[in-house]
Amino acid sequence: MATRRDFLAFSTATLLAGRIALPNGAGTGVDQPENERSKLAADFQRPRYHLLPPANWMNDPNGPIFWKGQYHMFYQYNPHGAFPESMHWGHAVSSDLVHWKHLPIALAPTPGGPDKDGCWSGCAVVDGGVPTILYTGVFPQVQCLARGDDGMVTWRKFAGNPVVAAPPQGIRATGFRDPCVWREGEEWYLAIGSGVEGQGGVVLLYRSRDLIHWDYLHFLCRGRKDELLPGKDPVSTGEMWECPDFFPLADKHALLVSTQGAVIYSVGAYENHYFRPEVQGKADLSDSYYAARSMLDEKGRRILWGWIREGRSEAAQRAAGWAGVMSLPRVVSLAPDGRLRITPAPELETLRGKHHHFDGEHAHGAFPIRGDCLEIQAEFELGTADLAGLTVRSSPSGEEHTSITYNRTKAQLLVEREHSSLSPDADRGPQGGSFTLAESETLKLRIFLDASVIEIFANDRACLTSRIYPSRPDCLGVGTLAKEGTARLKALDVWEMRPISGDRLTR
Ligand code: DQQ
Repeated sequence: MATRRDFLAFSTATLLAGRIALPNGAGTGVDQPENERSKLAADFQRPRYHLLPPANWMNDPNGPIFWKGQYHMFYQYNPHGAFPESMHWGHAVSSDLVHWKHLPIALAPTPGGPDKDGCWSGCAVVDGGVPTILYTGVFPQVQCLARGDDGMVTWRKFAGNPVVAAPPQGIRATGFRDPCVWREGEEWYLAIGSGVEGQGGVVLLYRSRDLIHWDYLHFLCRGRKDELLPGKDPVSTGEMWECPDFFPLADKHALLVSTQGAVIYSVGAYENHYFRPEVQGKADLSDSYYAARSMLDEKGRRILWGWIREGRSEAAQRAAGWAGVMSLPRVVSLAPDGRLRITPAPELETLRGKHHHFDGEHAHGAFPIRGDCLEIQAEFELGTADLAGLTVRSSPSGEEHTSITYNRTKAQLLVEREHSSLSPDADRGPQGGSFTLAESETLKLRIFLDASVIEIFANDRACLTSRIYPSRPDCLGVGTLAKEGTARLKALDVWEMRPISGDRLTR
């Protein structure tokens, strides 16, 4: 076991060396002038009940962990602006999974160190009572370790970093990053995201007794480049698997990997330290959701987080002064058919404010509800319609609107963004993928709308995340639609959602 002396203090001086000032002890790395803060707090594209940093760039969730009654979330963060450079680990904490408080930056690159060019993604575990982070230092990609204090606020890097200096010999690795660690008996196991050039994504498996000395074992799991997921979704599993997340689930194990396109899950058997996928699918139907990682909480729930990326130009992101949002917490369980069931955490219901209910008499068209910060639950009988669903963020005269629909012929769940925004900076392409309703099944949509973010859960078996940027703040209309026939709306429930902070989390 390494001693305290083996760790480099991660101090305010380190931060200042990186030209980052700690504002009033808040430590989020942003010395944000009041006018900048007011601009962000008033930005109507900025979510109000999703976690995001006070400003600047964020991407992957890192090391989500439940510790001493609190949910800790770390994330890839650039304190220098709304662009992906100089990765740090931002940090936020919550006691209810819903309301978040920003904490000081947990990890920053150390000049001259193995993470001089960035502290990339990783995980957090507790080792004999000591919070411990394993993360990827760049460049080259190596695995590093840091120990935290009891409150997980201050972190000291291991002086002997890196703890894993290179991929195993003899493998033409496409990458070597994003450690995921778990314990089995007296030993620690480490999964690292990688791939073999020309062959496909792999997860490398290592073993250790002290988290510092690691022995390479073998591939925990491997894919084949150009292999398509079974089923209708033509998705390649790619040549590089990022952010592996591996955990037991009921009597199976689950592995999530991010394929530089989608987050793919496998449920299967874990025997003799090999994982054999039996059922596979997409954790989310869109590429707006990426780099997913999970935590186990005190209730024994497996809670999944993902990075919701932007869907607008880099120039628009820089001009806005922020980019990237953390998904809402999603609870993962095993469905009776062996697939993953991914549903919104029940705690989100505590954000519900004013409730509006409509029954089937109101079939189609606009509803007397307005809002850009809503939870919507709708159930449709498809009837003769080929396509049915909802419109959201509609402008008063309809030139901007977004539709969320099920298309029976295509067997797809879709967000159509062609008319979501008049701004040339916003992405317009549809998002979605394979989703099939049984002949007699109703369409059950649960939609979380939060300014530019949409998270959709369909019939407890598909998730779809999207980003939209209506140009007008009065794009607040909600309606239903059906095409090529008639559908019946059985019920529509809408809740106005309460913000989790008074200033869109800019402090
Ligand atoms: N993002 C991190 C990498 C990871 C990628 C860098 C996935 O560690 O592979 O910010 O989005």
